[in-house]
Amino acid sequence: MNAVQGKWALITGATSGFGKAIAELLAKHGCHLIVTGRRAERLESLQHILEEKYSVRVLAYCFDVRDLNQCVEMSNDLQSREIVPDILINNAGLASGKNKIHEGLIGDWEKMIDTNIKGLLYITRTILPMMVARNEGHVINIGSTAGHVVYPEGNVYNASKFAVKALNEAINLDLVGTNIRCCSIDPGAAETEFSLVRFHGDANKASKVYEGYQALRAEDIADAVLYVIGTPPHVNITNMVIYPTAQRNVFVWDKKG
Ligand code: NDP
Ligand code: 8X3
Repeated sequence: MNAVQGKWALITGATSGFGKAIAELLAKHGCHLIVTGRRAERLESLQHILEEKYSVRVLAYCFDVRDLNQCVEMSNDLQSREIVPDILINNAGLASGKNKIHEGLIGDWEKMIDTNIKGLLYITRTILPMMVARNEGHVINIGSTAGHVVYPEGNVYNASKFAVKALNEAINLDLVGTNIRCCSIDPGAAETEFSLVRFHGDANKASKVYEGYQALRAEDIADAVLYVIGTPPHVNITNMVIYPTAQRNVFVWDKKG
């Protein structure tokens, strides 16, 4: 028996990158899943693959975390099924654009603020009360090294991840006296669809971000999540910062070529 077997984990943004890798690893360890994302086909395919491969239950909810009503609907549906997530992984998020602030696109800013901050809040507000009522649970927020240090043209993305860092600390403070733990896992550069999304589908620009060094893989972050969840109940890792070995902070890199 391992730490997640037979438990329920809710993972937002499970259609690619970290969320998908976390879903796969937790399912492999016998954890039942609630997976979300906006791309229905990918979500359904993930649901079927994981159910068949690992014989776990997988519930899929296709919606946009920026829509409070849909977050509430998912939470209500879980309650009607008497399912309380043991683990909540606030992962859905994105960078949109990389520009100087005076040249930034308002639409990009709204996407990042509404997804990375408000979406995380909506999900937390609708799910955490169930954990508090049971006095049990683990919240993992996927932050970023971009939430520790601001870099040029990162402006609003940086601000949104600084907010995740602040909210992670706030959740921890507000949960004092409960058994619920809360950790922000903050990766540096990881090769997922992140840069493709950031550069609005420009695959050439996106692939350049990962040239000349070994970036983190989505599976590395999944390993970290499993480790944090697997610690004994009296251990609360509140923050884990993970860089690729070739990147020592947001400015210092060892890139070949
Ligand atoms: P991906 O683009 O591969 O995955 C992002 C996931 O978030 C997708 O499943 C996407 O699903 C989901 N998502 C995005 N917007 C919404 C929305 N409005 N509603 C619901 N789901 C949404 O990127 P990553 O896996 O890299 O990113 C995951 C998290 O990790 C993000 O919060 C990101 O900021 C953070 N991060 C990434 C790093 C990196 O270098 N890759 C480093 C540090 C942090 P769909 O499109 O189907 O809705
Ligand atoms: C993603 C890492 O450095 O591209 O959060 O902002 S970075």
